[in-house]
Amino acid sequence: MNGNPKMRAAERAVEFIKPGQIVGLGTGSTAAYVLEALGRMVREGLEIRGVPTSRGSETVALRLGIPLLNLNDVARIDLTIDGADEIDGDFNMIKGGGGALTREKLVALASDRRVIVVDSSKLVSPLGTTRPLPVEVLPFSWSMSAGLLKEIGGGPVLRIDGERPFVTDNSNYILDCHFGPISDPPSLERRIKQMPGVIESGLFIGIADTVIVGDETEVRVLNRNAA
Ligand code: A5P
Repeated sequence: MNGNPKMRAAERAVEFIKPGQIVGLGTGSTAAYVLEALGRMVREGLEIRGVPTSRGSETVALRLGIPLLNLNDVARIDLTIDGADEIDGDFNMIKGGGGALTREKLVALASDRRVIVVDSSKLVSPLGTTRPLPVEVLPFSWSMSAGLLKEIGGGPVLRIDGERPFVTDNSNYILDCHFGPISDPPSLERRIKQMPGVIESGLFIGIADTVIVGDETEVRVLNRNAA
């Protein structure tokens, strides 16, 4: 068995995909292993169609020969497989380290089943322990949104790419918020979503159905209902 924890989790996750399904394609280094495995399966004859969560994943999927649809072309997505930056014991997550949080959340919300692939370093308690919380905001009012996030202890930092603000696939900015340990993720999510200029937050509450955790020696499959 391969010793790369992310690849192991990804290769277990693609076993959930059935012929004919519409599959949400995640973003990030773990999801990239999912794309590789899926591309192989498509070349071997599996008929599925993918809905990418970022321009980056779209480019890779096209290169691998995975047929694609837009979210607007589908009524529902059967299954989405994506990574996470942090996940807690209630399956709440922080996502958006790669800046794709808004499309990732929309694709996840349109999906009947959400499978998250991580290595064991992503399991934390509580959220906010190892990573900041990304919040996507309108460039027009980013400073105002930053002020509001600061008022609630977010320690927002505008994400930079080289010498300019990082720009998302939706032409917005990201504020990486340093809340520290997050004691009540659902409540924080509600407060952030009400702020003017906020497009989406990287808190994913009640979205993960199955979490596949790879480490050096094994792959664990955890289900929300059984948690
Ligand atoms: C992309 O914006 C993120 O939400 C990723 O899904 C998340 O950062 C996980 O990425 P890695 O698998 O590269 O850690």
